[in-house]
Amino acid sequence: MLHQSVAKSFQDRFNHSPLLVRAPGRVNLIGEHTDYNGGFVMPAAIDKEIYFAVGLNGTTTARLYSYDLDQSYETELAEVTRDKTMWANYLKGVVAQFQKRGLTVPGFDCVFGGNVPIGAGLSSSAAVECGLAFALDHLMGTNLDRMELAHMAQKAEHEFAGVKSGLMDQFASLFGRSEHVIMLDCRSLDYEYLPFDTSVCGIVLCNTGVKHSLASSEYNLRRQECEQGVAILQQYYPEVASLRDATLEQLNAHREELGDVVYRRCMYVVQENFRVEAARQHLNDGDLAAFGQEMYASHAGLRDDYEVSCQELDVLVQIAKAQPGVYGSRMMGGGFGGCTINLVAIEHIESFVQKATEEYKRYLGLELETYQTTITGGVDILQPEIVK
Ligand code: GAF
Repeated sequence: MLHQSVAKSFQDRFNHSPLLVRAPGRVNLIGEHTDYNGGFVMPAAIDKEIYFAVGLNGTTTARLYSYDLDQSYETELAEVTRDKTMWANYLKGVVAQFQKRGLTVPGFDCVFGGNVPIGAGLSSSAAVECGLAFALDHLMGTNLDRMELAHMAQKAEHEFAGVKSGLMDQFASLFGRSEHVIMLDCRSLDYEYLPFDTSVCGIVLCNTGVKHSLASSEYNLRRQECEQGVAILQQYYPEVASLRDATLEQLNAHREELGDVVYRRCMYVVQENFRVEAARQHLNDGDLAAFGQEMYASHAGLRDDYEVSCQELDVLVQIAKAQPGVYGSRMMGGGFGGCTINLVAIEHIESFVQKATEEYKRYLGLELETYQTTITGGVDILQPEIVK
């Protein structure tokens, strides 16, 4: 088992016993690019996870080891700064957040490794940030609540990875609940767990295998475009604090001033928020077919108006739409590559996977990787007896 290998690697390398923490990646059923606009999202933590073995070492140094990359990194804790070793930036970004709160981080050793595919839109970075934040909080006895840890992990992403992300990924990793999706209001931070039975309707991820280099620069640009839209609307409607408050009527009334691009970005966000609320109702009604239609509409908006899709994602959604037993399909996460998320009736999963793999190869000459995921709980400690 992977977590045992991570724990063993820690013991071999550092010669003391670690705390073992599991931090999951996430899926998002619907509500994309709405989190940083104060809107709604519907994510869930999944069984793709990163394991952390962490222990205090009595020094003032952090000794880090990436099990997957077989790379070590050391830093004096008084001097954590961002540099070109990207994987270490995520960890140092978390340390910096403790320090910003006036908390002294003692020297520690850390080995981490997992099975969240990198660049697949499953939030491996949030899992890394949340896993270390949780482990350090435990070892330092700081007792920060999960919401605080989520905000710290998000700030690590902003300041050490350079992506101005919303809170969805970190929230999902820390607040996941087995067999439930989370309906999160990203403005009030109120949330509700909605049952989702993956033994009836499977969640199948289709990995395009591509990650276009645009991903982080375009992500930050989308965020700016949304802020521009809000700034214009605020001149007329001071109550519009974020796109969550805006209406289509307001956007249409100022379409010319907004300009074509900003108008379409804002319109997508306003419509996507409606779709998440509608999807939640469909889920409560047990109407997966209607839920799936919201997913297809979400994809169309992301492709045509928000413009964060790419050919590989569009082809996969098109393939899925033609398969029996598929309720809905759409790109997931920031975009420009990564995975599509597909809701598929359990008895159709095998044929869906086979057909999608064949067709993806036929259209684009590319190999498709697929994962059938289950929904799990959020970040937690693995009991020592499981480690042995
Ligand atoms: C990325 C970000 F990290 C999230 O905060 C969210 O904005 C998502 O893209 C798009 O919905 O995963």
